[in-house]
Amino acid sequence: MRRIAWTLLGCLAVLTGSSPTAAGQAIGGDTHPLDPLTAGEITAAVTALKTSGKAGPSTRFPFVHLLEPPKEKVLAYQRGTSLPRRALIITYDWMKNRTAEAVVDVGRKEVVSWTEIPQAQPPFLPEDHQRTAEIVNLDRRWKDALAARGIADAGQVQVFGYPAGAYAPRPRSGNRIAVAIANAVWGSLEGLLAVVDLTEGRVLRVEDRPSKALPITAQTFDYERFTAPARQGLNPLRPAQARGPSFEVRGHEVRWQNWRFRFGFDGRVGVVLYTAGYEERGKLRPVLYRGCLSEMVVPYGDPDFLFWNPFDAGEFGLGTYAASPLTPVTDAPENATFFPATLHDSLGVPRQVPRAMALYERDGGVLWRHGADGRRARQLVLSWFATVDNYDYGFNWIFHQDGTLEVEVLLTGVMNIRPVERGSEGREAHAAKGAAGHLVAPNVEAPNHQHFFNFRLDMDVEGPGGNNLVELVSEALPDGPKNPNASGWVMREVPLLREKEARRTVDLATARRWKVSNPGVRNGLGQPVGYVLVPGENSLPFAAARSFLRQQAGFVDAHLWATPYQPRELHAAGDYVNGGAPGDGLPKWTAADRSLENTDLVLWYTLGVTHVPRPEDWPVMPVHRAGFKLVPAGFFDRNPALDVPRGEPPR
Ligand SMILES: [Cu+2]
Repeated sequence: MRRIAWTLLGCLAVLTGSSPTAAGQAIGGDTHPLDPLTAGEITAAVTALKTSGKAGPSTRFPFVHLLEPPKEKVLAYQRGTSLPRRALIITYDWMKNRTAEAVVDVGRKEVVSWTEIPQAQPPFLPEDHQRTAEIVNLDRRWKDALAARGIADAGQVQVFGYPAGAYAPRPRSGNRIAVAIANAVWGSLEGLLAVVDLTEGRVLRVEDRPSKALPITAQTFDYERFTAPARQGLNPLRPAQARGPSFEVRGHEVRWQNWRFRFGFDGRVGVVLYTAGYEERGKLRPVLYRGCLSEMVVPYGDPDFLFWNPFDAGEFGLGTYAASPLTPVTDAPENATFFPATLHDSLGVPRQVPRAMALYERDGGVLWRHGADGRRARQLVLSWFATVDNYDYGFNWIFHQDGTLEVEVLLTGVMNIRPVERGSEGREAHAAKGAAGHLVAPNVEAPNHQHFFNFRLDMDVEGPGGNNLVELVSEALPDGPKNPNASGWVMREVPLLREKEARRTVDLATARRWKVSNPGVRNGLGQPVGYVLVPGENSLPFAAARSFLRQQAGFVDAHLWATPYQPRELHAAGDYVNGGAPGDGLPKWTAADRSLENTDLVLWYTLGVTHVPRPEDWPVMPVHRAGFKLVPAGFFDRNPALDVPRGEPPR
């Protein structure tokens, strides 16, 4: 969801992690192979490309990723040793319209490989906004459309450019295509859009749907006018930890209760969780090798709405939108430890953002209880937020003391809206409109839309191999003599053996969920150890199969996908979503129908939120939370949280 670009121009740059500087928490450590690239490493990588002649004056650097070493080498890594530090750089030469992937050894400052990727378009860059504005301002049709709106000088209008998505010509030309929206600040020029070929420097077409609605003004969004007089304040409720947090951070490794994990930060997908495992009796039991967002898309449901389906990760680089630092107390409680991330701009110049991530403990309610005996839960939260123009997304990894690992997405910010003629609506007005949008303020309508997130979960249940996937199907027993009360039901485990049969959707009728198990390791009851993916709120797409959304974001077709581990299969809609090939990513990979038996499994979970706008979402949305859990199922012999001490420790 996006419309307003004021945050975009100044901050489209890539975030990667850096050494934490949190007071009192970081206690040092060697460079781990999964540590994010430092500012020095980013500079070394970009410099190597320039000095080798691969990068010239018109080369831009949309992404400088850490190229993670092969999994087996990471798992065999011993402190005190080192693995080559490598960067994967996505480059774009805007003069030549050429995209390439470069691998650079940042220690040796050597270009290891250089691969041109035909037809691929990296994410939108600040330069693209400028070019879009320059090109469109010279176009006669654009000027005429502005003149019809009483604007004589095109230079008076602020133009915003975005990836063209569904507006791009088909078949794909391979050129870099943008859409231009005029003075998009709060949709004041509703109904005007131009499709611009940035490679050829010309406007392909102008869509002009004049609206009689009065322009929306900045005053519409001045929500501070709603806040006075403030309600009575609350008495303090302070999560003070006089003795400091209970977690320990070494470099980018975190230890808390029995959980052990590492974290990084990537400009495309934000926080990356690595090597999450649970320590028991001195042995670290792996659960998840790598987990992060892989893609997200926001399809709009109003056919009259001149808009498209922005892919916030692949088309924009969601991690780069963490550029505004987290606000202590508001974004994370006062006991939080903050971590910076290192960004770079499109020229490859690094810069550090303070407080890009937060790590904190919070009260978790009742952990377990029976009568007078019970325990209070504590949760550990690794959190970050992205402000993507108008919308804000928060992402929390939540570690529970009972072995559960939870992902929580927070949706807030300002909805995308359009001006409409009606200032109020009775039953008739709403029905006549078709109910594809809802009035949220006088003359302000928010279109129906959905948010789809896909998370890539590289599962390593008790190790990187030998994992199997089963579907848990609960169903009623047939009525009859063996079920005399007609209330019996069973849970069956149905193996999902190949990729195509592992494309699954949520099903309430069978309480459907999915388990990754490792039959090679048994619990004390002789059962294979496992973790179950438990869905939370979810949705199916309303867009039809032939729609741009379903073609380009095929991952929305199923809630669960599973693939055998491949290190470069990282993004659910493919690496190049901007002007990308239909069906790229999960649909293409899983068409091979590879075996999922006894292998290193990667789960991909699609989380959908159907957003029917409410007046209460205006002018800024209360946070909506949605998520899913990875819950141990036979991973332990009994409730693993029995040993949590009673009560609070003494001060
Ligand atoms: Cu929404």
